[in-house]
Amino acid sequence: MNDIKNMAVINDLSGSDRCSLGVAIPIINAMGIHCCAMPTAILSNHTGYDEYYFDDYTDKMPEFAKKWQGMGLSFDAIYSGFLGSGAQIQIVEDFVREFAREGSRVIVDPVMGDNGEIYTTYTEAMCREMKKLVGLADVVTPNVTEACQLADAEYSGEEIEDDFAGELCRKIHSLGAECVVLTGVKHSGEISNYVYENGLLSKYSSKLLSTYFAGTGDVFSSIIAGMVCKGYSVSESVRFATDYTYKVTKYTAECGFKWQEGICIEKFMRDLVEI
Ligand code: PXL
Repeated sequence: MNDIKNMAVINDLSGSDRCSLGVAIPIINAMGIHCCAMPTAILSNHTGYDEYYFDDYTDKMPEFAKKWQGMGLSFDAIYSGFLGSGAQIQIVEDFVREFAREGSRVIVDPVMGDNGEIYTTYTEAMCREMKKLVGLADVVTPNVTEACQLADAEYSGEEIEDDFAGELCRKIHSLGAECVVLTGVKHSGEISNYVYENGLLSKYSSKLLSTYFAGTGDVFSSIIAGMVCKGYSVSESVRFATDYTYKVTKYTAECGFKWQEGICIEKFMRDLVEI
């Protein structure tokens, strides 16, 4: 017997990039968790570049599930990210019902858009389906764009007041998600992440940097997933992830990386090993 926990991570692999499985696997491994990856799509690089190769995995995901079922696998945590079709969202719902066991934690990052724009791959039907998946989650980590979509609220920028943040969280909680982590709220020179749990709203902030890097949300959510899997509270996880993301983003900006290149987690793995 050992005390190593395991996590199924359902996300795309954008081969050259620090996003999706490219950051989830190393982050979760560094935290001492066995990571089992189910790709939703394999891309040469993420969709923030002008050109990319995209291989959809919708038909292959149930094959992975079948084999994993045959191997008798179940998971301490299940964490989903970028999903490429309505069918994939349903596959993840089935996956959660099949592979979660007593006490398993389900973390859903409802990757649907950013900066007020819903990704072009997302349809109305997928947004409706995502509300159902969110209802199965213990922890859901939308940014402001995704939260407005899930809460049927109008998006009016990333700068929102505490009251509106609370309203968005309560609406998403009413979909069935136990705990809501609203990410990337910008206000008065700070960037804040809210935690809504047991009817209480709390906020964790860092200084707002002027630089944006792709995949930062994936780093943030992967840390939350890993820490929650290890038994940390959501608030403790969000506090750590907020500070870590700030530190790595600041370093990356100082190095002069392009926004598409993501944040340099490889320089900061030790912090994760020590959690
Ligand atoms: O980090 C979000 C994300 C995940 N996966 C793919 C993406 C993006 C953002 O652009 O293109 C394929």
